[in-house]
This record gives sequence, C-alpha cells and structure tokens, in this order.
Amino acid sequence: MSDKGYPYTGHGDFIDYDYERRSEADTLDAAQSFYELMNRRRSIRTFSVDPVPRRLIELAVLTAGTAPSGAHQQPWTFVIVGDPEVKKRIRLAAEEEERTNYLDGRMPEDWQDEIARLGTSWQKPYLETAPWLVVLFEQRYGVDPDGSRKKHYYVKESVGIAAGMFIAALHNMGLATLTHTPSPMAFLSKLLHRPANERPFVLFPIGYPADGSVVPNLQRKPLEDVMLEVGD
Ligand code: IYR
Repeated sequence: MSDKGYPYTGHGDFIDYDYERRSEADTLDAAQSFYELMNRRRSIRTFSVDPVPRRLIELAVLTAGTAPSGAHQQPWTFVIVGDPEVKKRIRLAAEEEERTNYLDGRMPEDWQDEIARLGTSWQKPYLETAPWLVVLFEQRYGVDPDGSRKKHYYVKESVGIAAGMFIAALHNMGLATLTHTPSPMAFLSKLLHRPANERPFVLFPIGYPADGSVVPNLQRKPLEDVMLEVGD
C-alpha cells in the first residue's frame, strides 16, 4: 500500500487529479442537459457549403484525443482535408466503390433492405459539399523513431472511443457530421499517402447542415431495451 489511497504498484509519475465534486442536484442537471443535447444529434448527409473555421476542427480533434486508449498509446491519426481537389478525388473513388456495392450486387440484398430507410445511394455529393473531410486512421502498430514496430493494444476499442468523442465534440459546437465508411476504404490510404501501419477507420464529412436538411424518422431504443441491472 502506498500513501496514494489505493494499492498502487506501478512505477509511473503521478500528479493530483484536477477534480471538484459537485452537489447531487448539479450532477443531475448536468446529466440531464448533456443527454438532451446528445439526443438531438443526428447523422447528416446534406451539408451547407458555408466555411467552417479550421480551429473548430482542431478543437474537435483535441477533444477526441482526450479519449482513453490502450496503454495510453493514442493509436489514431486524424487527416483533415479542406482542399476541393482532394475532396473531389475522394468522392470519385468512394462513389466508384459504392457503385459496385449498390448496383453490382457487392452489398447483398438483405443488407440493402436493412439500410433502405436511411435513403442512401452510391452517390456521395457530401464528400464535396462538406467544407471538411476528416479521415480517422487507426495505427495498427506504432513505428519507433528507429523504424522498429511497436505493438499497439486495443486499437479498435481506443479509436472507436476517440471517434465517439469526436462526434460529441462536433455536435456540441453545432456542427454536423456523418460516420461514413465507404467500403472498401483502402483508396483513402493511397489518396492521403498514409504509411503501412495505418488503416482507415471512418470518414467524417463535417460542416453546417444544409438549410432544410431532413433526417430519417428513426427511434432510439428505450432504456429498458438497452440497460438491465443484475444483482443477487
Ligand atoms: N457504405 C455504404 C452503405 C451503408 C452501410 C451502412 I451499415 C449504413 O448504415 C449506411 C450506408 C454507404 O455509405 O452508402
């Protein structure tokens, strides 16, 4: 036992946690209002061409980077694209893959039936209209300064958590996005010149929603369907 208040056996450098406990009432208020904020988030596929300051993207990436990660390896790279030429190349390559998915039967019928209510097609105009595209890459392994491979732990979990926090950060600032996974995504590595240790994880078009944007009328599962208490 150390004097740190728990059975500490590590050898790291420890600092005080910056934390102030709130009253139960304030805690409940914060919980309720954060839920209400997040419950208004929707995936958006129609973007305004209005510019979005680069600083907002930086702040969203900084927020995503606060995510916990396996062994604190932070195995993510956010590639941001505002250049219309690069966006166009991404759109054309994504649409080529999606055309095969939707029109040439690479996406099986039951899958197509499952997503029909989302109103998607092989066409992805938002890849050009959204002022920013951010492609999140997972680092399957690290590369040390001497060029040797470093094992990364829990990469998918870590990057998935960072993606969720990125989405929450964007929504909190009033920006819209979509978790787009053009399939297969390998073309993104090529177009964005990413090294062999990185794999595309998800592509986020980001911007303000276009005026008059509509979203599919979907319901979220009620609490009792997603949460259960177990106890003896
Ligand atoms: N990747 C395709 C198809 C697609 C798949 C799922 I699962 C979705 O939730 C939505 C779309 C596309 O982007 O259109």
